[in-house]
Amino acid sequence: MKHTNWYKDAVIYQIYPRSFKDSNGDGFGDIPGIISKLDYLKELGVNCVWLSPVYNSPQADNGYDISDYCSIYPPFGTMDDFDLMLKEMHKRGIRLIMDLVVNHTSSEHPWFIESRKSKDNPYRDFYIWKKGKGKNPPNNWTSFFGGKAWEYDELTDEWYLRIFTKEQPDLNWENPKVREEVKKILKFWLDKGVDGFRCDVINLLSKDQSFKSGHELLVKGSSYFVNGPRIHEFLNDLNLSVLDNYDCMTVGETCFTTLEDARMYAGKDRHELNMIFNFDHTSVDNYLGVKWLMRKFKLINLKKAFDKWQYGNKEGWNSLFIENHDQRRSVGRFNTSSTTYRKESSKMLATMCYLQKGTPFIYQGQEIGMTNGDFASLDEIQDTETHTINETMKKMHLPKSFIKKSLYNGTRDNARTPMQWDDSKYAGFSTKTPWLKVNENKSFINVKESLIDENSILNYFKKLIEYRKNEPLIKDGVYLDLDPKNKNVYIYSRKKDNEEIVCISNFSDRTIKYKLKKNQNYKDYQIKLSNYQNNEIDSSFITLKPYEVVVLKNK
Ligand code: ISL
Repeated sequence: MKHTNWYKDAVIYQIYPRSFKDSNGDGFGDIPGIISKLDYLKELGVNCVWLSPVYNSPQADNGYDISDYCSIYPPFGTMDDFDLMLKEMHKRGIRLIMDLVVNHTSSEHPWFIESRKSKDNPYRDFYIWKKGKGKNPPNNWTSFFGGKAWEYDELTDEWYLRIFTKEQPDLNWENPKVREEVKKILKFWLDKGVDGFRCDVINLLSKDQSFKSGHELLVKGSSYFVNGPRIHEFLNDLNLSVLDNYDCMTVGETCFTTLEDARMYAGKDRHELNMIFNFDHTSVDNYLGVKWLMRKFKLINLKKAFDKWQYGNKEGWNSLFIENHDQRRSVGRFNTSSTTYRKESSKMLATMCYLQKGTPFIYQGQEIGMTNGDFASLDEIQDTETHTINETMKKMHLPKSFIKKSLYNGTRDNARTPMQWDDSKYAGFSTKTPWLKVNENKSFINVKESLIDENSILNYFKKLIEYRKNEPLIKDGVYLDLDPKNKNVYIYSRKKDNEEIVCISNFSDRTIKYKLKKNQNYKDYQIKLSNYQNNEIDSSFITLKPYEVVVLKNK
Protein backbone atom coordinates (compact mmCIF):
# COMPACT_ATOMS: atom_id res chain seq x y z
CA MET A 1 0.00 0.00 0.00
CA LYS A 2 1.32 3.41 -0.98
CA HIS A 3 1.18 5.91 1.89
CA THR A 4 0.61 9.43 0.64
CA ASN A 5 0.99 11.11 4.05
CA TRP A 6 -2.04 13.21 3.18
CA TYR A 7 -2.41 14.13 6.84
CA LYS A 8 0.44 16.62 6.44
CA ASP A 9 -1.83 18.68 4.18
CA ALA A 10 -4.95 18.19 6.24
CA VAL A 11 -6.87 20.81 8.17
CA ILE A 12 -9.02 18.80 10.55
CA TYR A 13 -12.33 19.88 12.06
CA GLN A 14 -13.54 18.07 15.16
CA ILE A 15 -17.27 17.39 15.42
CA TYR A 16 -18.75 16.57 18.80
CA PRO A 17 -21.91 15.05 17.34
CA ARG A 18 -24.37 15.49 20.21
CA SER A 19 -23.79 19.27 20.11
CA PHE A 20 -23.31 19.98 16.41
CA LYS A 21 -26.71 19.95 14.68
CA ASP A 22 -30.03 18.30 15.53
CA SER A 23 -32.08 17.39 12.46
CA ASN A 24 -35.13 15.76 14.06
CA GLY A 25 -36.00 18.05 16.95
CA ASP A 26 -35.06 15.81 19.87
CA GLY A 27 -32.56 18.29 21.32
CA PHE A 28 -29.65 15.99 20.47
CA GLY A 29 -27.28 16.39 17.51
CA ASP A 30 -27.26 13.68 14.85
CA ILE A 31 -25.70 12.43 11.61
CA PRO A 32 -28.33 13.89 9.24
CA GLY A 33 -27.62 17.18 11.03
CA ILE A 34 -23.94 16.82 10.18
CA ILE A 35 -24.79 16.06 6.54
CA SER A 36 -26.82 19.27 6.37
CA LYS A 37 -23.72 21.26 7.36
CA LEU A 38 -21.13 19.71 5.07
CA ASP A 39 -21.28 22.61 2.63
CA TYR A 40 -20.52 24.92 5.55
CA LEU A 41 -17.41 22.86 6.34
CA LYS A 42 -16.38 22.78 2.71
CA GLU A 43 -16.62 26.56 2.52
CA LEU A 44 -14.61 26.90 5.71
CA GLY A 45 -11.87 25.06 3.84
CA VAL A 46 -11.29 22.05 6.08
CA ASN A 47 -10.52 18.79 4.32
CA CYS A 48 -10.93 16.27 7.10
CA VAL A 49 -13.34 15.69 9.98
CA TRP A 50 -12.59 13.96 13.27
CA LEU A 51 -15.90 12.64 14.54
CA SER A 52 -16.18 12.01 18.27
CA PRO A 53 -17.88 8.64 19.03
CA VAL A 54 -21.20 7.87 17.32
CA TYR A 55 -21.27 4.17 18.23
CA ASN A 56 -23.89 2.46 20.32
CA SER A 57 -23.36 3.47 23.90
CA PRO A 58 -25.22 4.01 27.19
CA GLN A 59 -23.63 7.51 27.11
CA ALA A 60 -22.20 7.42 30.64
CA ASP A 61 -19.27 9.43 29.21
CA ASN A 62 -21.03 10.85 26.13
CA GLY A 63 -20.16 7.94 23.87
CA TYR A 64 -16.62 7.28 25.14
CA ASP A 65 -18.25 4.20 26.70
CA ILE A 66 -18.99 1.94 23.74
CA SER A 67 -21.32 -1.06 23.89
CA ASP A 68 -21.09 -1.97 20.19
CA TYR A 69 -18.19 -0.76 18.04
CA CYS A 70 -19.83 -1.59 14.72
CA SER A 71 -23.20 0.10 15.06
CA ILE A 72 -24.57 3.62 15.42
CA TYR A 73 -26.26 4.95 18.56
CA PRO A 74 -29.90 5.31 17.37
CA PRO A 75 -30.38 8.96 18.44
CA PHE A 76 -27.46 9.78 16.11
CA GLY A 77 -29.11 7.94 13.20
CA THR A 78 -28.60 4.67 11.35
CA MET A 79 -25.72 2.97 9.59
CA ASP A 80 -27.32 4.10 6.32
CA ASP A 81 -27.10 7.69 7.56
CA PHE A 82 -23.46 7.10 8.39
CA ASP A 83 -22.72 5.65 4.95
CA LEU A 84 -24.43 8.60 3.30
CA MET A 85 -22.46 11.05 5.45
CA LEU A 86 -19.18 9.40 4.47
CA LYS A 87 -20.13 9.48 0.80
CA GLU A 88 -21.18 13.12 0.99
CA MET A 89 -17.95 14.04 2.78
CA HIS A 90 -15.78 12.30 0.21
CA LYS A 91 -17.76 13.93 -2.59
CA ARG A 92 -16.69 17.28 -1.14
CA GLY A 93 -13.06 16.28 -0.71
CA ILE A 94 -13.45 15.93 3.06
CA ARG A 95 -11.91 12.88 4.72
CA LEU A 96 -13.25 11.29 7.88
CA ILE A 97 -11.39 9.99 10.90
CA MET A 98 -13.28 8.15 13.62
CA ASP A 99 -12.70 8.07 17.35
CA LEU A 100 -11.18 4.77 18.41
CA VAL A 101 -11.88 4.10 22.08
CA VAL A 102 -10.26 0.78 22.95
CA ASN A 103 -8.65 1.30 26.33
CA HIS A 104 -12.05 0.45 27.77
CA THR A 105 -15.54 -0.53 26.67
CA SER A 106 -18.88 0.25 28.21
CA SER A 107 -19.90 -1.94 31.15
CA GLU A 108 -22.89 -2.79 28.95
CA HIS A 109 -20.73 -4.22 26.18
CA PRO A 110 -21.62 -7.93 25.69
CA TRP A 111 -17.98 -8.83 26.46
CA PHE A 112 -18.24 -7.23 29.89
CA ILE A 113 -21.70 -8.63 30.58
CA GLU A 114 -20.21 -12.09 29.98
CA SER A 115 -16.96 -11.33 31.79
CA ARG A 116 -18.80 -10.34 34.92
CA LYS A 117 -20.82 -13.57 35.09
CA SER A 118 -18.20 -15.95 36.50
CA LYS A 119 -14.47 -16.44 36.95
CA ASP A 120 -14.42 -19.17 34.32
CA ASN A 121 -16.45 -17.32 31.70
CA PRO A 122 -14.58 -17.31 28.34
CA TYR A 123 -14.71 -13.48 28.41
CA ARG A 124 -13.39 -13.17 31.99
CA ASP A 125 -9.91 -12.32 30.73
CA PHE A 126 -11.15 -9.62 28.37
CA TYR A 127 -11.00 -7.32 31.41
CA ILE A 128 -8.74 -6.89 34.41
CA TRP A 129 -10.13 -8.63 37.49
CA LYS A 130 -8.26 -8.90 40.77
CA LYS A 131 -8.87 -10.03 44.33
CA GLY A 132 -9.12 -7.18 46.82
CA LYS A 133 -6.97 -6.68 49.89
CA GLY A 134 -9.48 -7.42 52.58
CA LYS A 135 -12.23 -4.89 51.99
CA ASN A 136 -9.91 -2.68 49.96
CA PRO A 137 -9.13 -2.58 46.24
CA PRO A 138 -6.11 -4.51 44.89
CA ASN A 139 -3.91 -1.39 44.90
CA ASN A 140 -4.10 2.39 45.34
CA TRP A 141 -4.49 3.35 41.67
CA THR A 142 -6.81 6.29 41.13
CA SER A 143 -9.12 7.21 38.29
CA PHE A 144 -8.45 10.11 35.90
CA PHE A 145 -11.79 11.43 37.07
CA GLY A 146 -10.95 11.20 40.80
CA GLY A 147 -11.53 8.42 43.35
CA LYS A 148 -10.37 4.84 43.10
CA ALA A 149 -9.69 3.13 39.77
CA TRP A 150 -11.24 -0.21 40.87
CA GLU A 151 -14.84 -1.31 41.19
CA TYR A 152 -15.97 -4.13 43.44
CA ASP A 153 -18.29 -6.79 42.00
CA GLU A 154 -20.09 -8.84 44.62
CA LEU A 155 -21.04 -11.67 42.30
CA THR A 156 -17.51 -13.05 42.04
CA ASP A 157 -16.03 -11.14 44.97
CA GLU A 158 -13.41 -9.46 42.74
CA TRP A 159 -12.57 -5.95 41.58
CA TYR A 160 -12.29 -4.73 37.98
CA LEU A 161 -10.01 -1.95 36.81
CA ARG A 162 -11.61 1.19 35.39
CA ILE A 163 -9.35 4.17 34.92
CA PHE A 164 -12.29 6.41 33.97
CA THR A 165 -15.88 5.89 35.21
CA LYS A 166 -17.21 2.66 36.70
CA GLU A 167 -19.18 2.26 33.47
CA GLN A 168 -15.87 2.09 31.52
CA PRO A 169 -14.04 -1.14 32.45
CA ASP A 170 -10.48 -1.32 31.07
CA LEU A 171 -9.83 -4.01 28.47
CA ASN A 172 -7.09 -6.52 29.17
CA TRP A 173 -4.64 -5.98 26.31
CA GLU A 174 -2.47 -8.83 27.59
CA ASN A 175 -5.16 -11.12 26.16
CA PRO A 176 -4.41 -11.80 22.44
CA LYS A 177 -8.14 -12.29 21.81
CA VAL A 178 -8.79 -8.66 22.77
CA ARG A 179 -6.16 -7.51 20.29
CA GLU A 180 -7.70 -9.63 17.53
CA GLU A 181 -11.16 -8.17 18.24
CA VAL A 182 -9.79 -4.63 18.00
CA LYS A 183 -8.20 -5.44 14.64
CA LYS A 184 -11.62 -6.56 13.38
CA ILE A 185 -13.12 -3.22 14.47
CA LEU A 186 -10.40 -1.26 12.66
CA LYS A 187 -10.91 -3.31 9.52
CA PHE A 188 -14.69 -2.89 9.67
CA TRP A 189 -14.44 0.91 9.51
CA LEU A 190 -11.49 1.11 7.14
CA ASP A 191 -13.24 -1.22 4.70
CA LYS A 192 -16.20 1.13 4.77
CA GLY A 193 -13.83 3.82 3.56
CA VAL A 194 -13.06 5.87 6.65
CA ASP A 195 -9.67 7.55 6.51
CA GLY A 196 -8.23 6.92 9.93
CA PHE A 197 -8.60 7.22 13.66
CA ARG A 198 -8.09 9.55 16.57
CA CYS A 199 -7.03 7.04 19.20
CA ASP A 200 -8.47 7.77 22.62
CA VAL A 201 -6.07 7.51 25.61
CA ILE A 202 -4.05 5.14 23.48
CA ASN A 203 -0.99 5.29 25.73
CA LEU A 204 -2.88 3.66 28.60
CA LEU A 205 -3.46 0.28 26.96
CA SER A 206 -0.58 -1.61 28.53
CA LYS A 207 -0.64 -2.08 32.28
CA ASP A 208 2.38 -3.14 34.31
CA GLN A 209 1.45 -6.65 35.40
CA SER A 210 2.95 -6.24 38.86
CA PHE A 211 -0.08 -4.08 39.75
CA LYS A 212 2.00 -2.37 42.44
CA SER A 213 0.63 0.66 44.26
CA GLY A 214 1.91 3.99 42.97
CA HIS A 215 3.51 6.93 44.75
CA GLU A 216 2.34 9.67 42.38
CA LEU A 217 0.68 12.72 43.83
CA LEU A 218 -2.47 12.86 41.75
CA VAL A 219 -3.27 10.04 39.34
CA LYS A 220 -1.81 7.36 41.61
CA GLY A 221 -0.32 4.37 39.82
CA SER A 222 -0.10 6.26 36.54
CA SER A 223 3.55 5.27 36.11
CA TYR A 224 2.28 1.69 35.91
CA PHE A 225 -0.23 2.30 33.14
CA VAL A 226 0.80 5.45 31.24
CA ASN A 227 3.17 4.42 28.40
CA GLY A 228 3.20 0.92 29.92
CA PRO A 229 5.66 -1.91 29.22
CA ARG A 230 4.03 -3.47 26.12
CA ILE A 231 2.41 -0.39 24.56
CA HIS A 232 4.76 -0.19 21.57
CA GLU A 233 4.42 -3.88 20.84
CA PHE A 234 0.60 -3.58 20.85
CA LEU A 235 0.52 -0.52 18.58
CA ASN A 236 3.10 -1.96 16.23
CA ASP A 237 0.98 -5.09 15.88
CA LEU A 238 -2.19 -3.06 15.11
CA ASN A 239 -0.26 -1.06 12.58
CA LEU A 240 1.40 -3.91 10.73
CA SER A 241 -1.66 -6.18 10.81
CA VAL A 242 -4.23 -3.59 9.76
CA LEU A 243 -3.43 0.13 9.50
CA ASP A 244 -0.43 -0.28 7.25
CA ASN A 245 -2.65 -1.84 4.57
CA TYR A 246 -4.60 1.39 4.12
CA ASP A 247 -3.65 4.95 3.21
CA CYS A 248 -5.06 6.10 6.52
CA MET A 249 -3.88 8.33 9.35
CA THR A 250 -3.79 7.95 13.10
CA VAL A 251 -3.39 10.52 15.83
CA GLY A 252 -2.94 9.23 19.36
CA GLU A 253 -4.24 11.00 22.42
CA THR A 254 -1.26 10.62 24.74
CA CYS A 255 -1.25 12.46 28.04
CA PHE A 256 1.96 12.65 30.13
CA THR A 257 4.18 12.02 27.12
CA THR A 258 7.76 13.16 26.60
CA LEU A 259 9.56 13.87 23.33
CA GLU A 260 11.25 10.51 23.59
CA ASP A 261 7.86 8.79 24.07
CA ALA A 262 6.61 10.70 21.03
CA ARG A 263 9.51 9.42 18.98
CA MET A 264 8.60 5.90 20.00
CA TYR A 265 4.92 6.39 19.07
CA ALA A 266 5.28 8.35 15.89
CA GLY A 267 8.93 8.52 14.90
CA LYS A 268 10.31 7.54 11.54
CA ASP A 269 9.76 3.87 10.61
CA ARG A 270 8.20 3.08 13.98
CA HIS A 271 4.98 1.79 12.39
CA GLU A 272 2.78 2.78 15.27
CA LEU A 273 0.95 6.13 14.88
CA ASN A 274 1.31 9.12 12.54
CA MET A 275 1.23 11.76 15.23
CA ILE A 276 0.16 12.36 18.79
CA PHE A 277 -1.59 15.03 20.82
CA ASN A 278 0.61 16.32 23.61
CA PHE A 279 -0.87 18.47 26.34
CA ASP A 280 2.11 20.55 27.45
CA HIS A 281 0.64 23.81 26.13
CA THR A 282 -2.80 23.18 27.63
CA SER A 283 -1.14 22.54 31.00
CA VAL A 284 0.60 25.90 31.30
CA ASP A 285 -2.23 27.43 33.31
CA ASN A 286 -2.44 24.64 35.85
CA TYR A 287 -0.24 22.66 38.23
CA LEU A 288 1.01 19.16 37.29
CA GLY A 289 -1.23 18.97 34.21
CA VAL A 290 -4.30 18.93 36.45
CA LYS A 291 -6.75 21.51 35.18
CA TRP A 292 -8.58 21.79 38.53
CA LEU A 293 -5.43 23.28 40.06
CA MET A 294 -5.40 26.63 38.29
CA ARG A 295 -2.20 28.61 37.95
CA LYS A 296 -1.49 32.11 36.72
CA PHE A 297 -0.79 32.13 32.99
CA LYS A 298 2.63 33.20 31.77
CA LEU A 299 3.24 33.58 28.06
CA ILE A 300 6.83 32.45 28.50
CA ASN A 301 5.60 29.03 29.60
CA LEU A 302 3.27 28.73 26.63
CA LYS A 303 6.13 29.54 24.28
CA LYS A 304 8.35 27.01 26.07
CA ALA A 305 5.73 24.33 25.49
CA PHE A 306 5.36 25.12 21.78
CA ASP A 307 9.13 25.52 21.32
CA LYS A 308 9.76 22.16 22.94
CA TRP A 309 7.62 20.33 20.38
CA GLN A 310 8.47 22.47 17.37
CA TYR A 311 12.20 22.03 17.98
CA GLY A 312 12.21 18.64 19.61
CA ASN A 313 9.77 16.47 17.69
CA LYS A 314 12.35 16.09 14.95
CA GLU A 315 11.44 12.76 13.41
CA GLY A 316 7.76 13.23 13.97
CA TRP A 317 4.93 15.50 12.94
CA ASN A 318 3.02 17.72 15.35
CA SER A 319 -0.69 18.12 15.91
CA LEU A 320 -1.70 21.77 16.37
CA PHE A 321 -4.67 22.45 18.62
CA ILE A 322 -5.86 24.76 21.37
CA GLU A 323 -9.38 23.35 21.78
CA ASN A 324 -11.16 20.03 21.88
CA HIS A 325 -14.18 18.52 23.63
CA ASP A 326 -12.23 18.12 26.90
CA GLN A 327 -10.73 21.60 27.08
CA ARG A 328 -12.37 24.84 27.96
CA ARG A 329 -12.72 27.36 25.13
CA SER A 330 -9.58 29.18 24.02
CA VAL A 331 -11.00 32.72 23.95
CA GLY A 332 -10.64 34.03 27.47
CA ARG A 333 -7.79 31.57 28.07
CA PHE A 334 -4.03 32.23 27.75
CA ASN A 335 -4.53 35.79 28.99
CA THR A 336 -6.89 36.60 26.11
CA SER A 337 -10.28 38.27 26.22
CA SER A 338 -13.70 36.65 25.81
CA THR A 339 -15.44 40.04 25.90
CA THR A 340 -13.99 43.32 24.60
CA TYR A 341 -11.31 41.73 22.45
CA ARG A 342 -12.98 38.39 21.75
CA LYS A 343 -12.65 38.66 17.99
CA GLU A 344 -9.05 39.85 18.08
CA SER A 345 -8.13 37.17 20.64
CA SER A 346 -9.68 34.34 18.71
CA LYS A 347 -8.03 35.31 15.43
CA MET A 348 -4.67 35.84 17.10
CA LEU A 349 -4.72 32.49 18.92
CA ALA A 350 -5.63 30.58 15.76
CA THR A 351 -2.94 32.27 13.69
CA MET A 352 -0.27 31.75 16.35
CA CYS A 353 -1.13 28.06 16.60
CA TYR A 354 -1.95 27.04 13.03
CA LEU A 355 1.04 28.62 11.30
CA GLN A 356 3.38 26.35 13.23
CA LYS A 357 4.63 23.09 11.75
CA GLY A 358 2.06 20.31 11.93
CA THR A 359 -1.58 19.51 11.24
CA PRO A 360 -4.22 21.96 12.53
CA PHE A 361 -7.22 20.67 14.46
CA ILE A 362 -10.14 23.10 14.78
CA TYR A 363 -12.84 22.29 17.32
CA GLN A 364 -16.45 23.04 16.36
CA GLY A 365 -17.45 26.58 17.29
CA GLN A 366 -13.85 27.75 17.61
CA GLU A 367 -14.19 29.26 14.13
CA ILE A 368 -16.88 31.65 15.38
CA GLY A 369 -15.18 32.35 18.70
CA MET A 370 -17.61 30.48 20.93
CA THR A 371 -16.98 31.04 24.63
CA ASN A 372 -17.25 28.87 27.73
CA GLY A 373 -20.73 27.78 28.86
CA ASP A 374 -22.68 30.29 30.97
CA PHE A 375 -23.91 27.78 33.55
CA ALA A 376 -25.85 29.26 36.44
CA SER A 377 -25.52 26.24 38.72
CA LEU A 378 -23.79 22.87 38.85
CA ASP A 379 -27.16 21.26 38.05
CA GLU A 380 -26.87 22.69 34.57
CA ILE A 381 -23.58 20.84 34.05
CA GLN A 382 -23.97 17.29 32.79
CA ASP A 383 -20.42 16.02 32.47
CA THR A 384 -19.75 12.99 34.63
CA GLU A 385 -16.15 14.08 35.28
CA THR A 386 -17.23 17.40 36.83
CA HIS A 387 -19.56 15.67 39.28
CA THR A 388 -17.06 13.00 40.32
CA ILE A 389 -14.38 15.61 40.85
CA ASN A 390 -16.85 17.68 42.88
CA GLU A 391 -17.41 14.70 45.19
CA THR A 392 -13.66 14.06 45.47
CA MET A 393 -12.91 17.71 46.29
CA LYS A 394 -15.70 17.79 48.88
CA LYS A 395 -14.22 14.71 50.57
CA MET A 396 -10.88 16.52 50.67
CA HIS A 397 -12.62 19.41 52.54
CA LEU A 398 -11.35 21.98 50.05
CA PRO A 399 -12.88 25.46 50.46
CA LYS A 400 -16.29 25.75 48.76
CA SER A 401 -15.29 28.85 46.83
CA PHE A 402 -12.22 27.08 45.42
CA ILE A 403 -14.28 24.05 44.37
CA LYS A 404 -16.85 26.23 42.65
CA LYS A 405 -14.33 28.31 40.75
CA SER A 406 -12.32 25.29 39.77
CA LEU A 407 -15.34 23.33 38.49
CA TYR A 408 -16.85 26.16 36.43
CA ASN A 409 -13.44 26.88 34.99
CA GLY A 410 -12.48 23.29 34.24
CA THR A 411 -15.73 21.58 33.31
CA ARG A 412 -15.59 19.91 29.91
CA ASP A 413 -19.14 21.11 29.28
CA ASN A 414 -17.61 24.54 28.60
CA ALA A 415 -16.75 23.22 25.14
CA ARG A 416 -19.82 21.06 24.70
CA THR A 417 -22.62 23.63 24.59
CA PRO A 418 -24.69 23.44 21.39
CA MET A 419 -23.18 24.91 18.24
CA GLN A 420 -24.52 28.42 17.68
CA TRP A 421 -25.85 28.53 14.12
CA ASP A 422 -28.12 31.56 14.53
CA ASP A 423 -29.73 33.78 17.17
CA SER A 424 -33.02 31.86 17.50
CA LYS A 425 -34.17 30.36 20.79
CA TYR A 426 -32.02 27.23 20.54
CA ALA A 427 -29.37 28.84 18.36
CA GLY A 428 -30.50 26.99 15.24
CA PHE A 429 -29.06 23.84 16.79
CA SER A 430 -32.47 22.36 17.53
CA THR A 431 -36.16 23.22 17.70
CA LYS A 432 -36.48 21.64 21.14
CA THR A 433 -34.72 22.17 24.48
CA PRO A 434 -31.19 20.89 23.81
CA TRP A 435 -29.50 18.30 26.04
CA LEU A 436 -27.15 21.03 27.32
CA LYS A 437 -27.92 24.70 27.82
CA VAL A 438 -27.34 27.01 24.85
CA ASN A 439 -25.10 29.96 25.67
CA GLU A 440 -27.08 33.23 25.87
CA ASN A 441 -24.45 34.94 23.76
CA LYS A 442 -25.87 33.10 20.75
CA SER A 443 -27.65 36.42 20.11
CA PHE A 444 -24.40 37.85 18.76
CA ILE A 445 -22.03 34.88 18.48
CA ASN A 446 -23.42 32.68 15.73
CA VAL A 447 -22.69 31.39 12.24
CA LYS A 448 -25.43 33.38 10.50
CA GLU A 449 -24.06 36.67 11.76
CA SER A 450 -20.47 35.56 11.06
CA LEU A 451 -21.26 34.85 7.43
CA ILE A 452 -22.57 38.40 6.96
CA ASP A 453 -19.85 40.25 8.86
CA GLU A 454 -16.83 40.66 6.61
CA ASN A 455 -14.52 40.96 9.62
CA SER A 456 -15.92 37.99 11.46
CA ILE A 457 -13.75 35.35 13.06
CA LEU A 458 -15.26 32.86 10.62
CA ASN A 459 -14.15 34.83 7.59
CA TYR A 460 -10.72 35.21 9.10
CA PHE A 461 -10.47 31.42 9.65
CA LYS A 462 -11.30 30.94 5.96
CA LYS A 463 -8.46 33.26 4.99
CA LEU A 464 -6.08 31.59 7.42
CA ILE A 465 -6.86 28.10 6.09
CA GLU A 466 -6.56 29.30 2.52
CA TYR A 467 -3.24 30.94 3.31
CA ARG A 468 -1.89 27.73 4.86
CA LYS A 469 -2.91 25.76 1.81
CA ASN A 470 -1.13 28.05 -0.64
CA GLU A 471 2.03 28.70 1.33
CA PRO A 472 4.44 25.73 1.28
CA LEU A 473 6.64 27.34 3.96
CA ILE A 474 4.02 26.56 6.56
CA LYS A 475 4.36 22.88 5.90
CA ASP A 476 8.13 22.79 5.49
CA GLY A 477 9.72 25.93 6.90
CA VAL A 478 12.05 25.68 9.87
CA TYR A 479 10.52 27.08 13.06
CA LEU A 480 12.44 29.57 15.18
CA ASP A 481 11.21 31.40 18.27
CA LEU A 482 12.75 34.86 17.82
CA ASP A 483 12.22 36.19 21.33
CA PRO A 484 11.41 33.40 23.81
CA LYS A 485 11.90 35.64 26.87
CA ASN A 486 9.42 38.35 25.92
CA LYS A 487 6.51 38.40 28.39
CA ASN A 488 3.82 39.75 26.06
CA VAL A 489 4.85 39.09 22.50
CA TYR A 490 5.24 35.74 20.75
CA ILE A 491 7.26 36.15 17.58
CA TYR A 492 8.41 33.19 15.53
CA SER A 493 9.66 32.65 12.00
CA ARG A 494 9.27 29.84 9.48
CA LYS A 495 12.21 29.78 7.11
CA LYS A 496 13.39 27.82 4.10
CA ASP A 497 16.16 28.81 1.70
CA ASN A 498 15.73 32.57 1.29
CA GLU A 499 12.09 32.70 2.16
CA GLU A 500 10.75 33.67 5.55
CA ILE A 501 7.42 34.11 7.27
CA VAL A 502 7.25 35.92 10.60
CA CYS A 503 4.24 35.55 12.87
CA ILE A 504 3.97 38.18 15.63
CA SER A 505 1.30 38.04 18.33
CA ASN A 506 0.49 40.40 21.16
CA PHE A 507 -0.85 38.43 24.13
CA SER A 508 -1.88 41.50 26.09
CA ASP A 509 -4.76 43.98 26.13
CA ARG A 510 -2.35 46.89 25.79
CA THR A 511 -0.76 48.50 22.77
CA ILE A 512 2.88 47.49 22.68
CA LYS A 513 5.71 49.12 20.79
CA TYR A 514 7.78 46.09 19.97
CA LYS A 515 11.41 46.92 19.32
CA LEU A 516 12.99 45.00 16.49
CA LYS A 517 16.55 43.75 16.64
CA LYS A 518 19.15 44.84 14.10
CA ASN A 519 18.79 41.68 12.04
CA GLN A 520 15.01 42.03 11.97
CA ASN A 521 14.52 44.38 9.13
CA TYR A 522 11.00 43.81 7.92
CA LYS A 523 10.79 46.97 5.81
CA ASP A 524 10.40 45.06 2.58
CA TYR A 525 8.19 42.36 3.99
CA GLN A 526 4.56 42.14 2.97
CA ILE A 527 1.70 41.77 5.40
CA LYS A 528 -0.03 38.49 4.59
CA LEU A 529 -2.53 38.29 7.42
CA SER A 530 -3.60 40.38 10.36
CA ASN A 531 -6.58 40.85 12.67
CA TYR A 532 -6.30 44.67 12.37
CA GLN A 533 -6.63 46.85 9.30
CA ASN A 534 -3.81 49.30 9.79
CA ASN A 535 -0.60 47.80 11.00
CA GLU A 536 2.24 50.07 12.04
CA ILE A 537 5.60 48.65 11.11
CA ASP A 538 8.76 50.66 10.56
CA SER A 539 12.40 49.69 10.45
CA SER A 540 12.89 49.58 14.20
CA PHE A 541 9.44 49.12 15.77
CA ILE A 542 6.21 47.27 15.29
CA THR A 543 3.28 48.78 17.11
CA LEU A 544 0.98 45.98 18.20
CA LYS A 545 -2.54 46.84 19.25
CA PRO A 546 -4.34 44.71 21.88
CA TYR A 547 -4.14 41.05 20.81
CA GLU A 548 -2.89 42.01 17.41
CA VAL A 549 -1.37 39.37 15.18
CA VAL A 550 0.60 40.16 12.02
CA VAL A 551 2.03 37.69 9.57
CA LEU A 552 4.84 39.00 7.37
CA LYS A 553 6.61 37.46 4.43
CA ASN A 554 9.76 38.59 2.67
CA LYS A 555 8.60 37.75 -0.87
O1 ISL B 1 -10.09 15.97 30.10
C1 ISL B 1 -9.25 15.51 30.81
C2 ISL B 1 -9.07 15.90 32.18
O2 ISL B 1 -10.09 16.71 32.53
C3 ISL B 1 -8.32 14.51 30.34
O3 ISL B 1 -7.59 13.97 31.36
C4 ISL B 1 -9.06 13.42 29.61
O4 ISL B 1 -9.92 12.77 30.45
C5 ISL B 1 -8.09 12.43 29.10
O5 ISL B 1 -7.27 13.14 28.24
C6 ISL B 1 -8.77 11.34 28.33
O6 ISL B 1 -9.71 11.82 27.42
C7 ISL B 1 -10.32 10.92 26.56
O7 ISL B 1 -10.76 9.74 27.18
C8 ISL B 1 -11.80 9.84 28.13
C9 ISL B 1 -12.96 10.68 27.62
O8 ISL B 1 -13.81 10.99 28.69
C10 ISL B 1 -12.50 11.97 26.97
O9 ISL B 1 -13.57 12.68 26.46
C11 ISL B 1 -11.52 11.58 25.91
O10 ISL B 1 -11.09 12.66 25.13
C12 ISL B 1 -12.25 8.44 28.41
O11 ISL B 1 -12.58 7.78 27.22
